[in-house]
Amino acid sequence: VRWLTAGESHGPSLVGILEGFPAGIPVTSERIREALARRRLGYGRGARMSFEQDEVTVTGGVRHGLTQGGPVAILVGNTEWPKWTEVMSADPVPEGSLDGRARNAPLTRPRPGHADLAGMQKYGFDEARPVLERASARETAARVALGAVASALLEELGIRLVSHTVALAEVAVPEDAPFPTADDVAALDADPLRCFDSATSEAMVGVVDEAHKAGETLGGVVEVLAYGLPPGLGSYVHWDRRLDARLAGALMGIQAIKGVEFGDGFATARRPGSAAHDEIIPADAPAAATRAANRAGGVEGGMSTGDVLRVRAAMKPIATVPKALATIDVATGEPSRAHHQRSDVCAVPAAGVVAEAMTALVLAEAVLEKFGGDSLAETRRNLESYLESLPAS
Ligand code: EPS
Repeated sequence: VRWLTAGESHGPSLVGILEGFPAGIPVTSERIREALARRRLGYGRGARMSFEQDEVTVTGGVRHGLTQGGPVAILVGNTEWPKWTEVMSADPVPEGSLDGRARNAPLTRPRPGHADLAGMQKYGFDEARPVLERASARETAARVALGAVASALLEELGIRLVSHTVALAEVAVPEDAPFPTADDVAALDADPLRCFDSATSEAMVGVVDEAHKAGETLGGVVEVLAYGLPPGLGSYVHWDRRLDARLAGALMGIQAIKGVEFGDGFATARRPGSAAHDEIIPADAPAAATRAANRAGGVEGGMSTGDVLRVRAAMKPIATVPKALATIDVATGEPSRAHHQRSDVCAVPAAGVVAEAMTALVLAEAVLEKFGGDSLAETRRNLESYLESLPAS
């Protein structure tokens, strides 16, 4: 399985290509549209989320609602493009035609915490526009579109995902709060912060409002849970085949993510061994031993255990801080304040949806590695036969 995205934040469209999936997975533009609409949810997003639309066109790999086995190509058009046709034109524009245009003003005051400065140094740009266009989290729309195809495959195999916000700045859901299941997705999407605990959600709304007034931005923590995984996805035999390593890489690859943990993660490091692991107990059902707890987050030895996968990602506050931070103007070398036009206060709820998409892509890839199949029916047959072959506990 391979996937790739291209496109800039203010370009005509983003494009995502996904290759190596079997034929027969039910996929419609509507399903992709719904996934993209979920990514735009969340209290604290900036103005752009309300006036800009994602326009989905599936341009390859799907016919009459089913994947065909070839690369799936999805265009996510940007309705704001007419305002940017010249500033972001792929072809050269006549000399001087952009002079005096506010949108084309050189961005020479890089934002601390953003890709701006290192990006300019690395690619040899004298301003940050070309950097921020590609570094922008707008690109995650293409990943969510591809993730919708991956979750369609997983769902056909009985694997369902859910994501939620577990912390926003200092406000966190209680340690003993129940975990959502995939049946709670609609309720989560209806919550302003995509938080499963309504009292915590209310407190989070308050914190976002305060931050907005103070010209601040906020980060937080999101969690993805995957139900219905078979044991044995990924492998202990080599570091780059470990499922947790691959998921961690995929989640760290989301803009603004600074940390990833599985299950009880960092808290496990503080416990003695007898209180850190999940004791194995006999199951009633054949084919699977079960566990007294799930501190491991559904991964042991780089493989899925068959228990619920539970992975968290920590997002830093958005780098475009209205109360602009100290920087230099690279045109003069003089101290200055970072450029700022507008900003989200927080995009943590959206990060949950993106994390879910990335998790779906990695899990789908791991499923196809283990079970193969050129048609969905073949993949399903292989999975079922594996499950039947597992020794009863
Ligand atoms: C983003 C900054 C904002 C967000 C954008 C990601 O855009 P702008 O700087 O133009 O206000 O709106 O996110 C999206 C457009 C999106 O679809 O998620 C950034 O700096 O990463």
